[in-house]
Amino acid sequence: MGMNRRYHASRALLAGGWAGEVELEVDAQGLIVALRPESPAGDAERLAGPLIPGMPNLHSHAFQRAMAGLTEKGGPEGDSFWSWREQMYRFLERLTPEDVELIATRLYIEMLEAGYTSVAEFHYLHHDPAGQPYANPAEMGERIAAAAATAGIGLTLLPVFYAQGNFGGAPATAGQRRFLHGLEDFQRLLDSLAATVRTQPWQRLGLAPHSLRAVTPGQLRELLRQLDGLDPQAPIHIHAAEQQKEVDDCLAWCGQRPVEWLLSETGLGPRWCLVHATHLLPSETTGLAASGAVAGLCPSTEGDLGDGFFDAPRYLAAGGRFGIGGDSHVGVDPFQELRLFEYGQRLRQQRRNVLVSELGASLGGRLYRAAQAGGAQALAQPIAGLAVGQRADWLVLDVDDPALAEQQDDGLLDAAIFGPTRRPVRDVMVAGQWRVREGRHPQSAFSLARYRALMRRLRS
Ligand code: NGQ
Ligand code: ZN
Repeated sequence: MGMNRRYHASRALLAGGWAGEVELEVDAQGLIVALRPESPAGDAERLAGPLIPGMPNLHSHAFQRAMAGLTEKGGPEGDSFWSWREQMYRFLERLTPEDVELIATRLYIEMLEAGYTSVAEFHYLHHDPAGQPYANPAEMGERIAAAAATAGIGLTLLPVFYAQGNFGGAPATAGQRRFLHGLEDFQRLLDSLAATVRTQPWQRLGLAPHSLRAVTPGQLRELLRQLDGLDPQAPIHIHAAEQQKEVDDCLAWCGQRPVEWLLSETGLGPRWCLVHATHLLPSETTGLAASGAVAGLCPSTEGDLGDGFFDAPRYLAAGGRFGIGGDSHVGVDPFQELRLFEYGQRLRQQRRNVLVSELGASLGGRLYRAAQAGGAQALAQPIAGLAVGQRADWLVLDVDDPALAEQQDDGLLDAAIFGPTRRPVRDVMVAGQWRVREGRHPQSAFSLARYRALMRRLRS
């Protein structure tokens, strides 16, 4: 008890809704142990603005942060997802483990400053540039875990299994050699990284079969067996149906579409996160919703790569769960991701407030709560909002941001998502520790200087 800390918020978005004059008690592990609405502040630390739960970022390829903005020059054949992917393969050729840790540290600090309090890292850059494992084959994964620990962000580390270049066991290309495993060496990697994350209190392990392009059905079965041996609750993330070509190739291979195949051939359920799930038939959309899996939507990257539109109205009407991911990090801002998610629907339907749940209800409130809950499920950590037993991962909003001026409760979320705000977040706590105060992470300037030096080297 003596170790517990107490905080006081004049308004707070609790699991059951907005409440006033809330005292929050946090134990030494950073878990919320008591919530007392309508309490006097007493000697508790007074929070400087309205309190909301932090947002999980459910899909990240950290190294891609360093190529954001570098692929916007027209190529000879007309650019696409697939030509971007070739540029990405060339970019990553030069990255060392030190570089990856530096980029990830910088990125995770940016995420914290923007309001993400945890991240699922879909980690596939495993080997050296020649495709050889490092002396410690888990080195790259350990670098990611170290970056998350340095920045102070929660981490669900998802080692990626990647073995084929395309459906039907097509050989991987030279550009993919840093990603590849066989099942035995992958089992050793999982075991090793399971031990790594156990040493950090707010990290855990999951699994990411990269996509049905990169993993055969037999490998997928064996991977799930390996994971269950380690932790039968661990989350499973996979890229699915992001591009029309992927759907066409899947149909040519097995006569089914990727999500159709996953629904019929695997036990898709709440442990799963299907990243993108862009090109779905209505039956796949409702099937995915009914499975209880999370759709991992990455609106800024999906826009950047020209992926297409997720059928959000049908999915949400069917009770589907979703969260948001920064993916290639052309955007590092949860509020902007939610804005783009809704804007895609508006531009497509030529209407407004497409994803609102009921007459007069706040759209921002709905999107924020849903993405927060879906992200918590996908990361499989105790981060499902401000409630007893959940972690103290929270954001204090900046009421001095003009876009938030005089807004209340869900109106704050509408303004933070749809208003002209640049930085609606003032203070950020993860696991009971302040990581960002007045908009700044204490290591922000240092990490930016190191990041600049790296960018100079990479571009020379
Ligand atoms: C990735 N990114 O793994 O980084 C992928 C591209 C692929 C996105 N899909 C590579 N956004 O899917 O083959
Ligand atoms: Zn991805």
